[in-house]
Amino acid sequence: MKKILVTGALGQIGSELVIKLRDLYGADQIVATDIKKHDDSVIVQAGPFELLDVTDGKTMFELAKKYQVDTIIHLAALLSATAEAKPLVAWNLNMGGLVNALEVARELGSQFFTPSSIGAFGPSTPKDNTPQDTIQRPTTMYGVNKVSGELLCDYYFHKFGVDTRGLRFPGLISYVAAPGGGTTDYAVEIYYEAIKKGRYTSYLGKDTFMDMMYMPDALNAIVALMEADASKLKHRNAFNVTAMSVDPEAMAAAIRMHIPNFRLEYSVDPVRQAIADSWPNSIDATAAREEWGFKTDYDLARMTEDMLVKLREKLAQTVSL
Ligand code: AKB
Repeated sequence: MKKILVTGALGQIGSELVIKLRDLYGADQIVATDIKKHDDSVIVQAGPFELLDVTDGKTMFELAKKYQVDTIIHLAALLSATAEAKPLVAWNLNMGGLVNALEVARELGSQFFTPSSIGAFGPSTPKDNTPQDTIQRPTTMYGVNKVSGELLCDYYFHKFGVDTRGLRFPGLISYVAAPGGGTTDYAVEIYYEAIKKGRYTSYLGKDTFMDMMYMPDALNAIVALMEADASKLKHRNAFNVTAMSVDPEAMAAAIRMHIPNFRLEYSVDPVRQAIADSWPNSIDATAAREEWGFKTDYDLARMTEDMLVKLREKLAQTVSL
């Protein structure tokens, strides 16, 4: 990776990935793009930034050509709960954006990354320690998009030789940019509310186990996969990756190690509960470990400690502004 175009650069992953890539490869080498522009954002101020609607393939191609990029990291997409509320919008954005980005990669011979998700699995998938290669019949629009995306990326590799790579991300937890419209978002909200109010009302019920990962581990995984020796990759586009399998009670217990009086209550949202119930409780990341050395630094306890410290600093700054 030398010159990289990132779509959805102001989203949850992009907001941190662009900064990491600029540190690694140089600020001018990373072209951040998003459909919106926040003038005060460090992403916009500290390196090239362009407005881009990913459903506009022509503009995407022109920008990639203008900056002579050799890598495309395509992040722009709607998450699961929003996609379920607006299925057709999700299809058009998630699939239209992806095929445009793949076409640009094909025409320019660029390397390519896009995330898949645990949402690519469905109720008939084995629920525990879900294997890398298994039944994928998701029942959500987001899941349909993710499975189609995995297949499309495989197709562009086999048919056109595009160096496509991807990870099936679990819920990502970060103190920098909030996720929006996901099913796993509770695992971020719980930390904000723990600090602000000492309690949280979960929209997912007790015993709803799903995989999660702290953002620094997710960013390291993207870079490691993109830099991995291509000849070692058997599962290019959809590596299971995970750091922990947790439910709301486990998260609350970890928070109580630092905020002993923290209270967890429940008010279940049937839509997001149904999505979560259709996803695995835990997934198996053996293929990622074996093929390109995937590893994580943060378990639940370590992530919780770091999240609470960093969020307290962030929220204190917001109050003092
Ligand atoms: C979501 O909840 O939609 C995402 C995901 C697991 O893909 N965080």
